[in-house]
Amino acid sequence: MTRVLTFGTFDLFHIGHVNVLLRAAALGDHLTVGVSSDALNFSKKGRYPVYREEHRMAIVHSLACVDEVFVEESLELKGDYIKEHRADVLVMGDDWAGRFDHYKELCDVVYLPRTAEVSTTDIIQAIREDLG
Ligand code: C2G
Repeated sequence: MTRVLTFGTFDLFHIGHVNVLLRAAALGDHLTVGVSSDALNFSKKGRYPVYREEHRMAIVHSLACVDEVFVEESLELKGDYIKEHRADVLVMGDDWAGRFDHYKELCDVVYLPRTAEVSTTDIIQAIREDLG
C-alpha cells in the first residue's frame, strides 16, 4: 500500500485544489492531507484565511479521494509528519518546486504542476472588485 501525503491551506476551495488532490491520490492508495492552521497562515501571510481551519479541514475531508486530514502547525515539521503518517510519497504543487528535496531521504518527493488561472488570492480580489 502506497501512502501519499500533501499539504495546503485550501482556503476558498477551488478547482486547483480539486485537481492537485485528485492527482496526489492517484499516486497511491491512501491520501493524507495536512491542512495548515490559521496561526501558521497568519505567521506566513500576515492575514487569516477566509475560512477557519475546522471548516477547511471538513471541506477537504469530505472529498472521496481524501482518507485522512490533520492540522499542519508548522512548515518546519514536515519530516515529523512524513514519519508519523508513514508517507511513501510527499506531493506538493510546483510553486514549492525544489523546496522539499531534502525529504527525499525519507520518502519520494513529487511536485505537481499548478492549475493555471485560478487562485485564492484572485478570488478574493475579484470579490472585492465586484462588491467594492
Ligand atoms: N494549487 C494548484 N493550483 C492552483 C492553486 C493551488 O495546484 N491554481 C495547489 C498548491 O500547489 C498546493 C495546494 O493546491 O499544492 C494547496 O494550495 P494552497 O492552499 O495555496 O496551499 P499553500 O498555502 O501553498 O500551502 O506546507 C505547505 C503549506 O501548507 C502551504
